[in-house]
Amino acid sequence: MIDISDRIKNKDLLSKVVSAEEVAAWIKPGMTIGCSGFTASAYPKAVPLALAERMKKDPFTVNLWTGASTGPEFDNALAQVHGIKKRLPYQTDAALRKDINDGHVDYLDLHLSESAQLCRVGYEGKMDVALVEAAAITEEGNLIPTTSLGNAASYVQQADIVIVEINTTQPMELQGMHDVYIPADPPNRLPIPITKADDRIGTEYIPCTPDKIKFIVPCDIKDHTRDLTPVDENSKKMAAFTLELLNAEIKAGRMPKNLLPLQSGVGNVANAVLEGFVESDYSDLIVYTEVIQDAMLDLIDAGKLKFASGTAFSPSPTGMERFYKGIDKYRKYILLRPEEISNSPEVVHRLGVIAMNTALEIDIYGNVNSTHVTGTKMMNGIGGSGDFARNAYLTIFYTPSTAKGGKISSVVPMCSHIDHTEHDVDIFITEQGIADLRGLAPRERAKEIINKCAHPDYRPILMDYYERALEATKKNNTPHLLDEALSFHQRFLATGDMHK
Ligand code: 0RQ
Repeated sequence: MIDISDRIKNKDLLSKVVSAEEVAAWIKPGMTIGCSGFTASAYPKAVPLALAERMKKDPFTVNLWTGASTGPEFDNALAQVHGIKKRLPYQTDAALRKDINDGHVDYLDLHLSESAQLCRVGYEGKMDVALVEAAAITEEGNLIPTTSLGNAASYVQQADIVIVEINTTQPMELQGMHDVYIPADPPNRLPIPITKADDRIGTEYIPCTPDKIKFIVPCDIKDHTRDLTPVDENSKKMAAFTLELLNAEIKAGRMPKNLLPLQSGVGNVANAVLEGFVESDYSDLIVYTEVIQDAMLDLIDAGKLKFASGTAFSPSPTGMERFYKGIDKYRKYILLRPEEISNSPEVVHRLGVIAMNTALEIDIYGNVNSTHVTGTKMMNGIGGSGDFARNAYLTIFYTPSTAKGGKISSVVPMCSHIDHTEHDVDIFITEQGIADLRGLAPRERAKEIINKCAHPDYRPILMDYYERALEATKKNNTPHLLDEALSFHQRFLATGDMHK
């Protein structure tokens, strides 16, 4: 077994070190397990893999709560053996997505900022055990977190039994990069005292006590983060439109020269937008986001970043190597918080964040579908997009104007599922252009969105829908033909092409 004795400062705890297989054998069918992990960072790896092996021979299910998505050793391994009954609050794994859409998994797609509180007050049922990755355990039994915080601190607080995976691939230099603060629940809640992205308000560790820790498992499997995909032309165009928009905001006196704190989602468009900032003339940029990716290291190296606060550090494998090599430099710029704080509506509103997230589809009045393909099939989940979109100073949603090689228009008369309403959205950006919805009434918005953001192939049929709806409703405030509103989706489902 890997030697982890130097990472367990409380020597009484050494007797609790066991193998992942021993823990997997102890887990009972139907248990609810609250885990660390947010994106492919700091999720437990050895125990889920051993549990999946056990489930292959002896099929049963457990309920899993995490911070957000995880890596393949967790969601993928357990979904492959149909070992998950209930899952929350977010996921991105293909096998798990299939199990969700095939009816095997009950999936609670939650605002990430609310998931810890829902667990604490008991709406999500009782948690049997917390399973948390750590870099080390202190003399007092506290846990030194690794590359993300997610909901780990609340799960450890709530659980009577804690299992710790000590991951020896996570360097001890991570210690000091975290700020753990768990708000009290109503009616005792106080303001979260963050007024700047770099304010520290909590502890460097996840509070825990030796008596709660039942097992400690050594693990030497690295975070399985994703490779970067090359930035495509559409994303480059959207990044350029973003800089154009923000420059105009500065010129209009609505933002300072170093902008306002930036939040960006994950994926191709988000990376391209952040890379756009690396090439820009901005300096002293501040980031208040969820996930810290490769582009943040580029911004630090380019001397453009003042500070980045998030809940997960999740760069590509090469980005991770680069971070570990330069950790003494990079750690001064990065702080990880529980997702309840990184995504706190209160803090996002106070700081005046610029929220930049991606949609699956948008409609002509400004509503956004981030989660459900053609209204019924879950893709990933709302994640943190709602926490930021509703509360930001400026809310931008991106989408390429078409999907599936042009057979789907991402601009539709009515979204087939709505995650963010017209009341939350300020700006849409596609590779076609920028629709600035601020100050526009619904009938004005429809024309702005169709003309600026829809693909030219779809503009005539969208405008035709709008004009017929206008006439049929005698110019109602939000004109719709209700029996036809989802006709674009129905056409796609029937023929595989929205044009037909
Ligand atoms: O399908 O994989 O089969 O090819 O959807 O689309 O273009 O690869 O987009 O990876 O940027 O993800 C909204 C899903 C976009 C993501 C979403 C199909 C398309 C492809 C993926 P294939 P792309 P991206 C912080 C913020 C919610 C959570 C969030 C997301 C697949 O951004 O999950 O914002 N957001 N979190 O072909 C049918 C359409 C489609 C479509 C795309 N209109 N109809 N299919 N696709 N548009 C992060 C966290 O919270 C952790």
